[in-house]
Amino acid sequence: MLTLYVKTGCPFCNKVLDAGGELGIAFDEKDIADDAVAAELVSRGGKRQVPYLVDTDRGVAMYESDDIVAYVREHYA
Ligand SMILES: N[C@@H](CCC(=O)N[C@@H](CS)C(=O)NCC(=O)O)C(=O)O
Repeated sequence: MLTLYVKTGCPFCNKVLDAGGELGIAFDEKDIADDAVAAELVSRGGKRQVPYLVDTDRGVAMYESDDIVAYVREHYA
């Protein structure tokens, strides 16, 4: 499963979501507008920054939109 932490209106998040759309990838989106989700993000990744990808199948997690786009292109295109 690919979980993507996002924030509404975040251009870096939209870049990842657009790439996912092009590749036909469905993310389980979690919006940090919800304080509980934001706390979960910080707990998992160590800082409050979106987008943040968690790939449970591969045991991979990462920040940085360009890295996320490159990762999904490499593994899920
Ligand atoms: N270099 C990062 C920039 C990410 C970034 O600046 N994200 C902003 C939202 S657009 C953020 O997480 N801000 C903290 C917050 O909204 O609480 C990337 O490309 O992913």
